[in-house]
Amino acid sequence: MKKVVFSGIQPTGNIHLGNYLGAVKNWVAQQAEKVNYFCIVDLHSLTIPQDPADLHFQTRSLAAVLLAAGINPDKCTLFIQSHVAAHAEAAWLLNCVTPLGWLQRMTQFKDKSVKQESVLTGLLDYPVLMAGDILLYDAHEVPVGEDQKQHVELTRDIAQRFNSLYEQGFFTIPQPVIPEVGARIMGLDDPTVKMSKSLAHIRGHAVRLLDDPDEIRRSIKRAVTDSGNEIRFSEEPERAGVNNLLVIYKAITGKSVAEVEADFANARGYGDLKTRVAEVVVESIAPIRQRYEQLLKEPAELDRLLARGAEQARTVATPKVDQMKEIMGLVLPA
Ligand code: ATP
Ligand code: LTN
Repeated sequence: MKKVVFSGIQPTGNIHLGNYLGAVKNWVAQQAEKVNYFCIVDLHSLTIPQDPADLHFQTRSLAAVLLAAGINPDKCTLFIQSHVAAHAEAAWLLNCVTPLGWLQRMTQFKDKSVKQESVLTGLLDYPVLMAGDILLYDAHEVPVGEDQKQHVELTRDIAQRFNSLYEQGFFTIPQPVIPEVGARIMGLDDPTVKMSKSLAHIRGHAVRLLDDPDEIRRSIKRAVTDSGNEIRFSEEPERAGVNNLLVIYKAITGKSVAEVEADFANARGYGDLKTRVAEVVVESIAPIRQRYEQLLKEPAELDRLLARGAEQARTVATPKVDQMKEIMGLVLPA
């Protein structure tokens, strides 16, 4: 039996190298071997205030970027979360088995809520919606970056609680799958914070997948490093900038630590390092932008693919949510 994989990404704009190396690249790499569901989680993005026109554009644009990055709709189910009503329904049902305290201790909630003037209920409830996404498909694996590990662990707790309250074995207990390299790419302007979509509008913070090659080179050239000149991997906080550039290089080339350090053994300082890192980044990302532009010229085809994806997702998610309702004691319509 093939393993089932589920993952999601928010249409909050400016998809960046962290999203690509931490998640999307790995979705693409294993799509032939498994049964894959990749979801554009538009309902999740509403947990932080969004401009409606912007959200509308970003959702379709993200679908085009994912296809351009290699997601193959013949091998995966790519769909928009709000097209499959079972997701919002499952979130409500799971809300009613999830203790409030479990949500209040989520680090992403704590980080994001301090940045908001008024914290929305949806932001607290975000991980329950995510648990529903995963559990509706009985996913075995959830490929995500490091920051989402806690949410997948919470999903396991919610599934176990549901199973023990209602029916052992009802939900498959999922595993987070975190890449060995690239799980936490740091900001180029500040290597102490994770590269993030919500900061990607700041000049020099991120390499955005849709940047042109010159912009990519400029952002990497400007990356914060340190006053030394030694090019090697390091856990020391003051060397985080150089380490981040080496991690990016390693994740893209697939080379070992020793091979990467050997590549830079004769480099003349950080200038050389930045030039070489920029080269491999441009080489791997430039084709995505070209394909993206092509796809945006065919909006009807994009809509057709997304409609097909939602249809496929519904065939799994709708019966599962109906079973949830039934075992919880709700009366299904006759
Ligand atoms: P936001 O800043 O709006 O919260 P985000 O950049 O965290 O957005 P998401 O859509 O929440 O992006 O995440 C999509 C996927 O990318 C997730 O699997 C997440 O773990 C991964 N990811 C996000 N940022 C990074 C990063 N800096 N390094 C590696 N993986 C990342
Ligand atoms: N919270 C995730 C996005 C997400 C997700 C999911 C990831 C929503 N539902 C289900 C994996 C599985 C994030 O990346 N911020």
